[in-house]
This record gives sequence, C-alpha cells and structure tokens, in this order.
Amino acid sequence: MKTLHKRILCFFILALLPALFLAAWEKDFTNGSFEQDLQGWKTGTFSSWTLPEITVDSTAMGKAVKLSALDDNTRGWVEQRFSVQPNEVYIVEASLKCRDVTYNRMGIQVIEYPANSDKAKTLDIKKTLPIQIAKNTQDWLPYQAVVKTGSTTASLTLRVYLGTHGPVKKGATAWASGLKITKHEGDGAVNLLPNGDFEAKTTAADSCWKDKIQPAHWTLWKAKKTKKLRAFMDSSEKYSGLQSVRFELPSESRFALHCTLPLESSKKYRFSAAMKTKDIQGSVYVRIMYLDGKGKQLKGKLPTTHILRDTHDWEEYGLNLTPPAGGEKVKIECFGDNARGTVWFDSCIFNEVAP
Ligand SMILES: [Ca+2]
Repeated sequence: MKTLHKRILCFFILALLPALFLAAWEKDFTNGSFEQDLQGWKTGTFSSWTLPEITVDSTAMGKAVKLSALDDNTRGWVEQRFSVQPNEVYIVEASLKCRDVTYNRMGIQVIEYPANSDKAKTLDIKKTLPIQIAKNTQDWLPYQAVVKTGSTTASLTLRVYLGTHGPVKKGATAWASGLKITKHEGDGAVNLLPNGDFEAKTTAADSCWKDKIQPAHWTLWKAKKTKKLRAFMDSSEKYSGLQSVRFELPSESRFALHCTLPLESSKKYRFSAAMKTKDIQGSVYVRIMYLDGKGKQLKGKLPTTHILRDTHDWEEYGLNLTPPAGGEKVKIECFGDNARGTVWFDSCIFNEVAP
C-alpha cells in the first residue's frame, strides 16, 4: 500500500513538474527600472562565450543594468520572460548608454514563444533586434520599438544583449535603464518613427546646432555650399510636446534632417509632419526615400508632403505611402531645397495603415 502511495505521489510530481516549469514565465514584466536589483531578471550566454559582468549601477538615469566585457570573447545578456497576448501591439521603451562597444553590438532583443513551449519562434538577430545602438560610444539615448505579437505568441523574452552579432572586446560596456513594455490600446496607429516629435535631445556633431544640442536619432546633412545654416531646438514655437526644430537659412541652403527606419514593402503606410514657415524663398517640405536592404536608394519619384514657400502658420501635412517592391527601409527627410528664410518642423508621424 505504501508503495502504491509513493507511486501515486511520484506520478503527480512528475506530471506537475513541466507545468510548474512552464508556469515560471506566466507573469507580468517586472523591475524594468532595476530598483530591485536584478530581481526578475536572469543572465545568460550560449556556447563557449564569456558571460559579461552584469551588475546594477547608479547612473544619471537612476538605476541601470551594466554589462561589461572581461575579455575579447564576451557575449551575453540579462533577460526576462513574461506573458503577452497574441495579435497585439506592444511598445518597448528603454534608455541605453554604451562605451567602446565593438561594432555597435548592443541592443534589445525581443523573442517570441508560442504557448506551452520553450522553443523560440526565431532567434534570427535580423528579425528579433528592434533596438540597436548606432555608435559604439554614446551617452544616454531613449529608444522605442513596436512589437507585434503573432497569432500563436503567448510570451516574450526581453533581452538586454551585449555582443548581439558576435563577441565584443574587453572593456566594452553597456548600460540599460527604464525598460518598459506597454500594450498599445485602442485603434490609434503607433508612430514607428523614433523621436518624431523632436522631444529627445542629444549632443550634436555639427556646430551649426545651437549649444551643440540636436534631436536624438536624427542626422543633419548639408550640401557643401550651405554654410550659414543655423539649427535650433525651439521651445517657444512647437506644434506638439515641448519643442520643435527650427532652421534659420540666411543664404540659399540645401539640407535634410533625416532618419531611416525599416518597413515592409507589402504594407501601406501614412506619413505626416507639421511645418511652419517665415519668408521662405525656394522651398521646404518632407520627402520620402525608399531604400533596399543594403541602404541603396530605389529608383522612382520621391513622394513629398505639400511644398511650402512664403509664410505659413503651423499646419499638418500628410501623405499615403505604398512602398515599391524591394523596399526594406524608408528615409524620412525634413528637406530644404535651395531655401532662404526660417522653417520649423515638428510632430513627424510614420505609421502603418490598413491595406
Ligand atoms: Ca515636438
């Protein structure tokens, strides 16, 4: 009789074990601020790579997780798995800082799992890395990414990853803070453009920016003969949020404040931006350029918003976009075409629309 009891007990334990194991990630995302140290997070690497040293650090952004490479063979992560719902849109937010990260190999990977399975749908870094740093050394920058869960997805792993595409060298260090994941509620489309509202600032490379401050994630290109252009983060004139970007063009100027993001050529999109002008000669507008996977411009006429001259108060200008076959990226350019005068840009929105 005793043996039978033991057998029954064993049977239940063995039957329940997998359920307990699978239930381990049936939880909400927690401690993205690292206020509770690494509670809820676990570290990892694979094959024979060296795990980075992973600690929680006090920084200008508050608590942050810090990953440092101890040798030239380092790759690894700190991750958290949590439940999500299928066919939903989630927004992942984080701030990242890094120092000497070899080939910009740092970012946030998001991995999807179906229900009752520990087998990831894909680990392909090309498909699972919505957030990656663009410079090997940078101060804190805010990032945002949109993740759409598949029809069978039940959980996600959010992985702060040093050595995304290969190992990093000794001394490579990365920090992440303020990780958040929120379900996008309602029917409103998600802005896929990072910092389209010009609210996040960073140090400017070009001295034409007042106080060497420019909007994060955007790059300014100027034609060679455009020498007198001055650029500002303008908090007194804005269409939304706390500030816009202003360009003063005392002499004929050709420039583009641009930002590139991925798209899918089978989908349809809409772009809109707010512009204001004062005494513009020449013209200003936003133009859209489609690029292939390697970043090469695809042939065809560039779609543009309404082309502005003279003086106009703030107004929003939009256009519908059907990317050409082979389009994998889109470059958005707030553009000045041989323009003089003053122009403001704000509230750039790029979103997917129903086909
Ligand atoms: Ca703004």
